[in-house]
Amino acid sequence: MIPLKRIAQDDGEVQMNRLTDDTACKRRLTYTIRNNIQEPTFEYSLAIRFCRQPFIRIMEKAVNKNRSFMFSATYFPKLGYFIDAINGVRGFYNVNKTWWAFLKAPDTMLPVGVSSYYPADGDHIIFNFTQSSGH
Ligand code: B12
Repeated sequence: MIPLKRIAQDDGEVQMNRLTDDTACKRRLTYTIRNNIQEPTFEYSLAIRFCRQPFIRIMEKAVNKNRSFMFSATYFPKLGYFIDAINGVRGFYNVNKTWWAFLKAPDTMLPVGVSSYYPADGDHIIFNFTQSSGH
């Protein structure tokens, strides 16, 4: 059994990690949530340090830093989590074609969802509240 090491991260969060993990967590990204289409509009960004992990884990870290990043999601077989709402703003695709698009800045639609996308160092990831048919 690999021993556990207690690690205090720069944001004060304390985690138990296996020594074999990338405990340095040296990668950094910028995470932006943007709603330009519905009142109250908002745009917030956070700089986050991370290890190799799917983006949904980084969304959890963001919530721990700032409640504006709170989200809700639905788990689908094989595809993982679909993000329904962020910061209290919910997409109603079937009603008015609104949904949260998952982008790499400035405007590249990511080909997979938050459970499958492993961000790279220096990424700028955007959740943009969108009104459009399909993707
Ligand atoms: C319609 C559709 C959408 C609609 C769904 C809304 C709706 N109520 O219809 C909208 C436009 C919102 C959408 C969004 C996204 N989608 Co889409 N979508 C589809 C599509 C074309 C059909 C799904 C469908 O209706 N199936 C039939 C119904 C009966 O089955 P179902 O299981 O109930 O379908 C649901 C899920 O598929 C879910 N859903 C749709 N997209 C996604 C994506 C993810 C990651 C998850 C977990 C669930 C999910 O919504 C459907 C309706 O409830 C599929 C391609 C395909 N042909 O399957 C892509 C597809 C599932 N989507 C895909 C992607 C990548 C996305 C996005 C991540 C794109 C982005 N970068 O923003 C976003 C999700 C972002 C988020 N908020 O989490 C990929 C998933 C690939 C993968 N392995 O992860 C697919 C396979 C298309 C592709 N080949 O690239 N999508």
